[in-house]
Amino acid sequence: MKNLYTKSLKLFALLAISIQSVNAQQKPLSYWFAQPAKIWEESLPLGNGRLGLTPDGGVNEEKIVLNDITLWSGSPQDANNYDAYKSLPQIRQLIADGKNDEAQKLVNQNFVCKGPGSSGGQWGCFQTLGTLKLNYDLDETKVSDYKRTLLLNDATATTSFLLDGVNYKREYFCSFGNDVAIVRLTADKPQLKINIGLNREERFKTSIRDGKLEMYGQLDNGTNGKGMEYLTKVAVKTDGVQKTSGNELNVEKASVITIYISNKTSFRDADFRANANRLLNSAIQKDYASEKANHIAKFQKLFNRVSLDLGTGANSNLPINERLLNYKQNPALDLELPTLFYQFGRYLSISSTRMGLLPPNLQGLWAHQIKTPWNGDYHLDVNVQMNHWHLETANLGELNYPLVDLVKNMVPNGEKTAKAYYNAKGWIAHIITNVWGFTEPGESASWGASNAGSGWLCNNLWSHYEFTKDIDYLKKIYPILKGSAEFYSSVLTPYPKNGWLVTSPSVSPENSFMLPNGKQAAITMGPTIDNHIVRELFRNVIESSERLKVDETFRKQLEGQLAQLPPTAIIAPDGRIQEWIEDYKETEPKHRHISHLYGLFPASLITPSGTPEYAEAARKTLEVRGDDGTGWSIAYKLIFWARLQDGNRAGTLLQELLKPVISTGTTYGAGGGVYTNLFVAHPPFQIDGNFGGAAGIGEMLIQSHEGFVNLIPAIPDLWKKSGSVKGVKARGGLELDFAWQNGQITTYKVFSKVPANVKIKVNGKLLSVKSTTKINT
Ligand code: FUC
Repeated sequence: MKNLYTKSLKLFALLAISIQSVNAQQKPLSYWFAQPAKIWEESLPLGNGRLGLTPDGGVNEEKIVLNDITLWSGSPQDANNYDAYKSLPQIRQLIADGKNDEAQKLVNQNFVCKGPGSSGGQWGCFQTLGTLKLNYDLDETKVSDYKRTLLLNDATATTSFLLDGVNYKREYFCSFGNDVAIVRLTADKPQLKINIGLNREERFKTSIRDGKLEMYGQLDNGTNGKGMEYLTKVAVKTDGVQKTSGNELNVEKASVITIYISNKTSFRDADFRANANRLLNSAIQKDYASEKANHIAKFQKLFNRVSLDLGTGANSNLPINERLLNYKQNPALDLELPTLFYQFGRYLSISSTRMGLLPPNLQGLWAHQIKTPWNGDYHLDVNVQMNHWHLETANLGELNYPLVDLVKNMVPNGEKTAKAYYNAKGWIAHIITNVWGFTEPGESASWGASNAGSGWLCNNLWSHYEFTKDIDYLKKIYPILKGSAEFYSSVLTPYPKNGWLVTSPSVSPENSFMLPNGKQAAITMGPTIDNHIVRELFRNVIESSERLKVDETFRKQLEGQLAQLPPTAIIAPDGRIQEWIEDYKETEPKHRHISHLYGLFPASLITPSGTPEYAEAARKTLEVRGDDGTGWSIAYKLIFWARLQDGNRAGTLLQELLKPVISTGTTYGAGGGVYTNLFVAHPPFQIDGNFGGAAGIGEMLIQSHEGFVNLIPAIPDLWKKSGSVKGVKARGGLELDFAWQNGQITTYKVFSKVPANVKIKVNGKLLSVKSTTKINT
């Protein structure tokens, strides 16, 4: 017996060592509040890539908002205007003649989607699933020691307090084990009393069946009202007395109550009812401790791949609302906040998307309304792309696959759209998409006619290849990339003044300009962003076709066209990058979109060492745009400054992004920041800024887009004293650990699956080193 015991101990120790060597365990990270959430944006986000929970921690009445990433109204539609291409020559001629305002009128008539577009019922909306309402029988005026915490490392939240000498504790998580959400209530005396109900604003019916609470509903599909269906089931395990009344579950005299919440929608699942029941029944059978352990182990498999230490500070243990207030004044007293924000970005990704499902939408997975802002959809002129920018360096590359699937499913409709509007080959998506594969232009020319959507998505797809060099993956995405390049290749048209090949009509996302005749317009030929996207995409498709040894003729065609794309223009005399093909006067010089710096990021066409004059022009562009903006815009600027390798300015932008925001109304100008639960505020809440912020911190710590790995290329003086990073990725299938002191790298290790020669810049010197083999890289 003893022998067996020591043997298994040894085995356990061995296992622990090997787990440690693949996992760079992050020291515990959490944030907490000393009171319940007063607004939803103060509640704690939990998710398992499909199901989401945001408990508000109310003492006597607790609301827990429920989400399912697949819950969408609307339905597939064909909103292509198949006659649109007929007006293309006239639109192009008007633009060529400098009559962009007249061209815009024509675009608004013929070159938009058919029907109401994104404001229509068929287009749909990502919606909240509803609210789990927990009514306790507690006198909240007597509460002390209240604490509400989100534990990032365990993907678990807790609420605890003392009342009348009794300790109450609540634990919440969306299990990565049995794919249900779980809420566990405990008290150190058997006097827990609770009523449990479910509701939502519309389209729901609750009932009790076999002692379980259920909610069923069907959303609007925009045609006959019979859209997506869902079934939510709630069951309870307790040591107390369980009853039902009306459409509620009641428990009393309990010291422990475990609530299981299961939900399935009919999204790609005809058996959703049976599956909702199956998930619930199998979860109930497991004991709580092993379910929780399984949940944590599965979550940590991804989360623990990266650790970051930038130090801590006197304010790091304060409640999060106070930390945020203090950070703006004195970031040196909370060096842990950037680490928390970075890891929170990774946490939110793992929690809001899952292989085989959907990418995070504008709100990730978390929405508390039926009419979610901007339909909670997928915007293609920065937002959904930004949602994925941090993933590669953050060692979560496989979380790009749901986006790859989304894009793949857009291609068939995108091919119809390419034919309908441009009589072109290949596929195009414009500015917005949904889970139903929408690719048509939006309903208004000023924002809906962007040609950039599909090409920009291809940048995300390509980026995963650059980091992994996985040739099988390249084979899978190549038809998508090629189809996108085919589109641009067949629509490029000569710019009348000099024959440059340009897109037309298009816009620089959501921005507009003044024409020499004093009229305002957005419609143009060859906005800088399109030129950058086409240049980058063609290069990537050329490289892919060489690697895969296919499509030589097409490759030659792209090579020929590449040479005729417009060069990036710098405005004289102020030296900024020009946003449009002509030096038009901007209507809004501080506009939130900074699309003409696409070449600086996410592309690598502009770099401080490779193209110093353009880097300088980018810097001037950013100075004029200013640091403030919507949440995602601040995050984008943070990334830009990191790419310009200005660590202190990147640090300033991070402070700007971490400024506390209360307002939830929509604003488009300055005023972005974070809500106290660290959700980024556009305002309103929009998750792209969380992911963009994490990407920015990633770019401050490591870059690899210039043909070599660059360690700490853009950290602020504040972080220089000491720091360490483990498990981050670089292009070429590399994984790195490194540490620094006084701004100088003191140790570094480079790993890869097979030994490789790696170029790496360390303390300003470009070195050639051999990587160490690590199978799990
Ligand atoms: C684009 C942006 C807005 C917002 C919306 C979801 O329209 O210009 O700022 O992020 O997407």
